[in-house]
Amino acid sequence: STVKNELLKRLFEAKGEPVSGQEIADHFGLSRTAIWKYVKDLEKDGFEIGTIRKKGYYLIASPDRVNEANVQKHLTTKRYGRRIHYFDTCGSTQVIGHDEAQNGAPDGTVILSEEQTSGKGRMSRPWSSVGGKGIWMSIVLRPSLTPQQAPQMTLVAAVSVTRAIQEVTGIEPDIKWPNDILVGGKKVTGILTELQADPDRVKAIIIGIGINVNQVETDFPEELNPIATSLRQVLGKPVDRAELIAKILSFLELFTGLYEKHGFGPIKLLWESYSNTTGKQVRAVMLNETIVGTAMGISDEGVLELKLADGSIRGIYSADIELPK
Ligand code: BTX
Repeated sequence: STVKNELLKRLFEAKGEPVSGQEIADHFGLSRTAIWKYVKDLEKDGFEIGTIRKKGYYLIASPDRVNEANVQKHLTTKRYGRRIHYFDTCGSTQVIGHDEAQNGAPDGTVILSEEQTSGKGRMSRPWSSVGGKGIWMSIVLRPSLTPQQAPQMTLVAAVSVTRAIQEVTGIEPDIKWPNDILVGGKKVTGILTELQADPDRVKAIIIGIGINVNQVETDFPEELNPIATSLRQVLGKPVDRAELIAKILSFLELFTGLYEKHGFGPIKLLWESYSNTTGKQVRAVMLNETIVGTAMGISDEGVLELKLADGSIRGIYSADIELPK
């Protein structure tokens, strides 16, 4: 509304000094209660507004946005994140990422949205993506890898996100094979890796990363609260999403380069140091069967190796892993 915009403009222009509610009320011919309702509205949008009796309202903080300017302010990469497509809302950044890749988007192109209305996980499962609180990001990469090497990019991304979370927040997450990042056993991040390829050549890898950053309990659908958490819930205070995005891109550029040059060996070592799975008895739930075994680690192909009761080793390519409680 124009009142809301005018109010916001005056708050910005005052640079933290109080703005008289009475004056704005007079300007629009409204009551002071009406103005107060607009202030509450702005607070819902993420603005923090203080009140001084008899003097008016002042701006404490504006909401963080993950737009190009805010992310690039923190960016130290060569290519990743140098081109950013930013949306207030969209269906899924992953779908936009595919289109961009098809249309020749350069290596390291990033799609970011404040909100996704049909965010997706693996096997078309829904991914909860409320507005303004998480990182909903897809990255179009064009590394020199074969299609067989592409699935390991999920593990490259997992290591990158884990390192970035550590550095920006001090939280020490665990990785659960292949694509979950957990804190205290609850999921803070999911990663979805998709491919555009010829039989012998990767054209593009689209990596979708969803991170619960600043949600509070009521921001999640009720059924997710037992299994999901946000960095804010763990830390007790909000985290700068733009800074975290820039840090992820910088580790991702570093580790993808490492993978291209030196193969999976160095990534495997890093990954294993964060894994909460190795050495544990786990259940691997696959489409047609469920097997129980001890997680031995991952192979040079990123395949999870389970030791079964009869002593044999079984490689798991795709499954949901359940850990003992
Ligand atoms: P996944 O299949 O491993 O996990 C999906 C499952 O996780 C759901 O079935 C649900 O139980 C649970 N879940 C849903 N939403 C959340 C959430 N916000 N936090 C924790 N758990 C949740 C993981 O798939 C891959 C997710 C990738 C999401 C990114 S966001 C940017 C990009 N765009 C897009 O549409 N997807 C990716």
